Amino acid sequence: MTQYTSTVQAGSELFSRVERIVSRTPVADIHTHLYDPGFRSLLKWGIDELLVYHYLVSESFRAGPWDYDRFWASSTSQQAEWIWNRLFVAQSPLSEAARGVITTLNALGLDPRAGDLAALRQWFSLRSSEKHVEQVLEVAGVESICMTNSPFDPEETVYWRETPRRDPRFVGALRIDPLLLHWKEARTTLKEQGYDPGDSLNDTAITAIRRFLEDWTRRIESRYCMVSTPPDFAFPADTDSAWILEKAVLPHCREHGQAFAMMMGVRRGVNPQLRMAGDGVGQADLTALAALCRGFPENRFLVTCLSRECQQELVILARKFPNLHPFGCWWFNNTPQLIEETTTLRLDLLGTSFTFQHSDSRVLDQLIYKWKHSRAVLTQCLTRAYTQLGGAGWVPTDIELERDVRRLLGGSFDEFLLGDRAGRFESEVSRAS
Ligand code: FIX
Ligand code: ZN
Repeated sequence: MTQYTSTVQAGSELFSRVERIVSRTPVADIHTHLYDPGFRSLLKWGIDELLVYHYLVSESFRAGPWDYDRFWASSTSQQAEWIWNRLFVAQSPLSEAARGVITTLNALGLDPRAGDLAALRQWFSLRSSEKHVEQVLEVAGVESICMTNSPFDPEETVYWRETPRRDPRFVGALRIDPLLLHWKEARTTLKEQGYDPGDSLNDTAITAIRRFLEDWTRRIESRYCMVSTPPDFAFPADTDSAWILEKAVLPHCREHGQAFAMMMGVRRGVNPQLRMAGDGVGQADLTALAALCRGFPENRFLVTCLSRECQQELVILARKFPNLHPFGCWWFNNTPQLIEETTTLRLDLLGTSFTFQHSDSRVLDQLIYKWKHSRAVLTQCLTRAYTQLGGAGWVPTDIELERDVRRLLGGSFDEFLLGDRAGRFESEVSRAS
């Protein structure tokens, strides 16, 4: 009995230490859809944007009769009101995305129960975007944010042509889905931008694609190059996608020190009527990933998978290939239960050599809830892992805890991008001896 009590006390003391360190360690958010404030209206924030998040759009259609056309014909504020009434008034906001709105409002000092939507709107309308950015980053404990920068998005390229003043906390990441998934459309864009690839996929096309990639990588000061792939993505394969990847994208990444990020297993447009909310999931074929890691040891691959079924295979591949770095609990995995399961699996099999989470925020304020909820799960996972380690006879110091948490919240990612494994090994050995 005495022994049981002391274990529980030791457990709660450990929990408090881990919680304190996890909550105060700043996060590098390695994948979002947020924009540098210099991109003005592209940076979304405020209550209406929170409510029309595509996660909530799909949930709201389940909460009563639906009429897609009427919904899409409505203004953002009408859509927000409709979602508020369905998900927050007519029922309790129990889902992860709905709870997220509540967490966010409370953390900003607002009481979602006290006022109506009009009062919340009034509060946001009195804020300046500059002040709001500062407050949200502070409350969320986020120090840097990777954007998703697409040279194929005309709304975004307008801003790049103006050379916007950059906020160094918002980091570029080059997104190239059309290039790898819809070559015919991508070819038109390349041509319009002055990189004529010609009519067939040959050396001329490769030269044009590489110039396009180089120029955009420089322009946005990209940290990595990224694509999201469908479940049937294959490599090697006799497809435009495999050819462009091998001949243009991977050489570009090697030459310009860019990791290649793959978000695997999204089935786009399962219900097109829901627009962006209509994407689904499928099990990705990770033999393609294994072939890439094996065939291109000089390339570095950052990977997250959308289906739960892929998580173990991804972790095991990462044990086999040091040029593979798993990251985040993406989208439908971003729920407490699945974050806990995935993170425990990764800690058990990879230690701290992965990136615990990315937020995928599309609205600035979401940084608050996504990181608050994820930090709570990380605290539980780490407390359990350190308790087990304590049972084996190793009690971590605060300095060790801080180091490990820093790695999970962005440090491992930085090390992976630097990629100087051999150099580090030698210097670590000489430091130790
Ligand atoms: O491909 C992606 O980057 C996805 O994250 C998005 O397409 C998706 O809409 C999303 O917001 C998921 O969280
Ligand atoms: Zn995303």
